[in-house]
Order: sequence, then structure tokens, then C-alpha cells
Amino acid sequence: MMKNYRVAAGATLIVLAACAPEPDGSAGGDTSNQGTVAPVESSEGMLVIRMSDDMAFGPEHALINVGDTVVWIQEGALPHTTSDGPGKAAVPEHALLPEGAEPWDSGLLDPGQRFSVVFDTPGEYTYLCTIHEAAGMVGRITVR
Ligand SMILES: [Cu+2]
Repeated sequence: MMKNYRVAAGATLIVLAACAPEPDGSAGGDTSNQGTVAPVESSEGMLVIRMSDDMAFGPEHALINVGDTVVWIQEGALPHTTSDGPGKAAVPEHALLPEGAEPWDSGLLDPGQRFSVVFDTPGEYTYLCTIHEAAGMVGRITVR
């Protein structure tokens, strides 16, 4: 019985391995969309996210570690914010925090201003510029 089970499990692993190249192939196709799907990782405990008048956070998706600092730099001519927490977004899905995480709100940042947050709670964060939410200025941070 045990041996049969192991054979079956081995067969499953082989099937999974055989499937693996297919998602890779489709991911290669996705890069032609120019979508910034791949997250940008922090280094040495820090990550800079640029805010511009493209109505986007750059990178849109950040991958950081617990205890890292994210610094937003306002490089647009228009004012922008970085904000997260209950009630910050018109669409609730645009402002999501992991349980126990602290909300933040930079308020209006003028060109050249910066705002930083230290992330002590792991999980998925979706945040936004409260002025340009409707224009799609929404970002994502994964804290591992
Ligand atoms: Cu904005």
C-alpha cells in the first residue's frame, strides 16, 4: 500500500514538473504587454518608489522584507499622496492592509517632497494616491 502511494505521488510530481514550462512560456508573452507585473525588491533594507504625473507608482509592485523602509519620492508636477487604510479609497480594494498593520497617509506631497514608512507587519498592501485613484494611481507592496 505504502509503495503504491509513493509511486502515485511521484507520478504527480512529474506531471507538475511537465506543466511548469507552460506558465513560463505565457509569462514571456506577458512581457510584451509592458505591464510591470514583476515586483521590484528592496535592497539593504530600503526601497524607493517614485510618484510621477504618469499617475503611477514606480515600481507599481514592491517586494520588501519586514523592517524595511519604503521612501516615496514625489517627482511629479502635480501633488500626489501615498495613503492606505480604511476609508482612504473610494474603491475599498484600493486601500487594503494586512490585519494589525498601521494605516498611513502622507497628505499632499509637493514636487520634491518625500515620505517614508517602515513596514513591520508582513502581508499584502494595496495603497493609492487619494487624488488620482480614479486615474489608476494604485500601488502594491508585499512584505515578507
Ligand atoms: Cu497622484
